[in-house]
Amino acid sequence: MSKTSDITLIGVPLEEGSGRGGCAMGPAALRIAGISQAMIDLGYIVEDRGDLRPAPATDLEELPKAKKLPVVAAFTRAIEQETYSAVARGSVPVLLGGDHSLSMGSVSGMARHAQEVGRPLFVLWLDAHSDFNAPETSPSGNIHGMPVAFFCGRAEFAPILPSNRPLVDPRHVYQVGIRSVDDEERRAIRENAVNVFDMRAIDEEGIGAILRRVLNDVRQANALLHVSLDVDFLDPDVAPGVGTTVPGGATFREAHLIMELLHDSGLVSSLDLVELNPFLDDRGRSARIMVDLAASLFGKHILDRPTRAA
Ligand code: 5AB
Ligand code: MN
Ligand code: MN
Ligand code: MN
Repeated sequence: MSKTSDITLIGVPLEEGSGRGGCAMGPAALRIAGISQAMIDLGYIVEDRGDLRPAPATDLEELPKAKKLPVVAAFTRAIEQETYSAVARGSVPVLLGGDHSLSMGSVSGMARHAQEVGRPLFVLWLDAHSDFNAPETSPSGNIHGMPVAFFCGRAEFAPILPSNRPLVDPRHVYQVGIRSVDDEERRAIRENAVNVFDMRAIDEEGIGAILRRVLNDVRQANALLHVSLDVDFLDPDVAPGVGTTVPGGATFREAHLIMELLHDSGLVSSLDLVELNPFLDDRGRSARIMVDLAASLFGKHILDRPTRAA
């Protein structure tokens, strides 16, 4: 690699964390929907690293309450390393999922980099769900409902990453769009002081006001910001291509406004595009929306406008 790319695409054909088939086709669908070209059109140098395909970990056992752990753990290790390498060489890692368990690796890789550069890592979690279950509290045993608890060090798994890995402070996690939380999960997010802006908060305060508060906190802390976008953040009428639909989600414009404000802030260090299930999609519509949202985050806009303070 002679010139460092601005953006590094990392394909993660992982579906074992979700308990059903289809998400493994997510990276292919995002590529067919033009993820790479959308960023090239905005003037970026893009490197597509292809798809990670690690063999299942042989040092870990299957656990009944954390299904497919050897597969998910092998991906976590590979993703952690790829994400860390990309950001350490000055590129923005963009993870093409794959189910949401991939964030155990991407966020951990970002946390390693953040610790090295001596800055905190903040996470913006755009999702219908809090994904804060531990194996003991999970109603399903599906690991895609556990990544936030994992990277905050609140879920006990078998050893997946080194025990001294840097963790994310749950007070540095901002969840937006939440509308489905399990009972024990609700207690855990409160006890750990995760910042949650549920759909009611969006209805009452407006997404612009909420995002400005989040971005202000990130700026004050001089933090890196990782954005994790679950397809089910969007209303199922907007994006049907996901296994865990919950009605009452964000509109097309609410999602775009978030991306536009993120771009204007200049604060985003890394991005996950997760949970796309092309098998459930309506002729590629959800894949195209995810690509379009990523393009907005990287600077696609309707009209030029004078930058206003966030
Ligand atoms: B997703 C549920 N809380 O743990 C669980 O789609 C759903 O990555 C998790 O947000 C949804 O199984 C995980 C019931
Ligand atoms: Mn999720
Ligand atoms: Mn979700
Ligand atoms: Mn989901």
